Amino acid sequence: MPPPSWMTRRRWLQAAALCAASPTALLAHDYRAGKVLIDHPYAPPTPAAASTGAVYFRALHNQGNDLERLLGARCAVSTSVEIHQMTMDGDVMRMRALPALELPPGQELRPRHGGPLHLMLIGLRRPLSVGDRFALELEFERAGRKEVIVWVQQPRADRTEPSAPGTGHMH
Ligand SMILES: [Cu+2]
Repeated sequence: MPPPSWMTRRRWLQAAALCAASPTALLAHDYRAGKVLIDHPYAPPTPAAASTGAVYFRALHNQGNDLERLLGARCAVSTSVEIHQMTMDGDVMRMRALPALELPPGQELRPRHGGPLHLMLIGLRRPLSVGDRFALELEFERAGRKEVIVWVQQPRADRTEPSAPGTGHMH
């Protein structure tokens, strides 16, 4: 027997109230690994034939008193994941793999699109489309392994770091 319409309506109102109580819950997500707040892992969509992709974070905030290091990551959508940093060598943009990403105590890193840091998905097994979500396992020196869900979304132009030349992803 279907529920009476007042019940449906009440449930709907409860759901609406829940959403209103946490308006950001639908727009962002975060995780905690040890003392590190992992704020909103996201990835831009990739072209159909792309063999690489990138993962960014709104922030990685080490709220503890000790140095933490991100040692690496892995996921099912690519054969490997590397920690990359872009640097300018004269006019030439270079990308190098870091052995680890240092997260100094009390500091908040913002490895966002347009900035120099990202996780590189090497050997992408399928293109990333807006709305996709995939699991990514991060490995920290102190906190150990932590699985997060990466949201594939069109990066917003308005919240990039001060834009460097060639803010896209160049290899
Ligand atoms: Cu890269």
